Amino acid sequence: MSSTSYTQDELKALVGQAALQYVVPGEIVGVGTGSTVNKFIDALATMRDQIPGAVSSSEASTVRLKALGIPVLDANEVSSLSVYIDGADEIDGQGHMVKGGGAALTREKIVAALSKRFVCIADESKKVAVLGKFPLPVEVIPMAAQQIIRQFAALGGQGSIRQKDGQPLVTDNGQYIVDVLGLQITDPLAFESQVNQWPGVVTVGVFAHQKAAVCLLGTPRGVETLT
Ligand code: ABF
Repeated sequence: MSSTSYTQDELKALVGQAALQYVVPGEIVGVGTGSTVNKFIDALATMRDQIPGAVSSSEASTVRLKALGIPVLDANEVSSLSVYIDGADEIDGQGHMVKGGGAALTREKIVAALSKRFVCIADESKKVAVLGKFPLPVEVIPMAAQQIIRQFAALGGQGSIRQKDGQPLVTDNGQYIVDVLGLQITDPLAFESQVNQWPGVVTVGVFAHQKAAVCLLGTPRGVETLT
């Protein structure tokens, strides 16, 4: 296939559009968060008459879905979703991801766990051999933040509390995000399980237990499908 010079924004639009083929007509769809997902939401508006609605992983996506006339249901109203479509900050060759750059990782993991199939949409810059170059987001209970930073230091990571306007960023769930630099996550399943055990960790941004079944990757050659 020949290569074309797409901008990063165009690559996001390409994969957002390509993800429509995974939406099951007549069924509620799980919708993630981020600039790539925003392109998917825009494309989903063309199918709004074919789906009963969406379960969303963030306030920001909920606002966008509703503005386009797509009903948003609470996660507690559904027992299962056929598909969840979301972006990632990093994805490896097995579908393991780092997520949470947008601070919505807890709701993202909840919706992913409700879903039979995770379809990751991303541009090629997100593909890595080993997870960890992107600072790993971890949502934490504020009073545990410094202890969790010390636990990451023992693993060789440098953690810091994410800031916004000079204050700790507060998530949609009222918690903090610790971002951890310097990790090489060679065994994502074991790492996710380990960090999940630490008191005060709400959600670790490694998605290995809820990994992607399919990744639609935007490349200069067009959309590549990794399974
Ligand atoms: C969310 O959006 C994430 O978990 C990830 O942090 C981010 C990716 O955003 P973008 O598509 O804007 O790069 O899905």
